[in-house]
Amino acid sequence: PGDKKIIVVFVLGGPGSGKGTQCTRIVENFGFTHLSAGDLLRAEIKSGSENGTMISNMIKEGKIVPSEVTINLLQKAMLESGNDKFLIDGFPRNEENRAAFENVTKIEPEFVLFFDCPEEEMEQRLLSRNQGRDDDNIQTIRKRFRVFVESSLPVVEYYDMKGKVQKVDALKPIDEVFESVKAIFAPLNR
Ligand code: UP5
Ligand code: MG
Repeated sequence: PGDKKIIVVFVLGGPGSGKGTQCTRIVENFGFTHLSAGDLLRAEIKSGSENGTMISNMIKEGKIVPSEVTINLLQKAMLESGNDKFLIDGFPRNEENRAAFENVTKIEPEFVLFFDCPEEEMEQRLLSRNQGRDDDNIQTIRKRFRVFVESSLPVVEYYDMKGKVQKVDALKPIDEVFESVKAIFAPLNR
């Protein structure tokens, strides 16, 4: 124990592209632990932590929480899971997130799973999700899209230059998207 290689896959894509939905399927089929950075931040707000108010305000504005906060939560969750295979969903969201994660953990992703979806479709999905998320209103959604294009897509481009991006058409129905996802993960099991 302790010397086994940790496998990390970053799962990226715009707000509402289906990251969480597909991660649930991947967990069921390939034995990964799913860590959604957004879910961890929302849990941190609920726990009443001293960072809660700051995190909550940033999420309502669609802004990116300082990386030390997010990385701490991710590292804690990785340790607590006891697993060595992780889907890190919705992180890294900007260049600083990416560099800080590499520096702190010394982990490089196995690959980046990128869900490519048009904004009109993502907007419809978010507006009809109805799970009471504070950021699923049209004003915040517009801000999330802007931050995604300006800050998060450059991270995808960075990994694309390194030949590490596996791009999936996320506009298709959930089952069809998962067929594409399965084909990407199947070779890992050999
Ligand atoms: N749905 C899914 N797939 C579908 C399909 N193929 N066809 C039709 N419908 C489909 O899906 C969204 C909705 O669409 C659901 O109703 C689903 O049934 C349906 P979901 O799987 O939830 O999409 P996902 O990509 O996970 O959308 P999410 O809203 O979670 O993405 P975000 O990236 O916006 O949210 P996240 O939780 O990652 O981050 C929220 C905020 O936290 C950020 O804006 C930011 O402020 C903060 N944050 C940070 O600061 N740092 C971080 O590292 C992470 C988050
Ligand atoms: Mg999600």
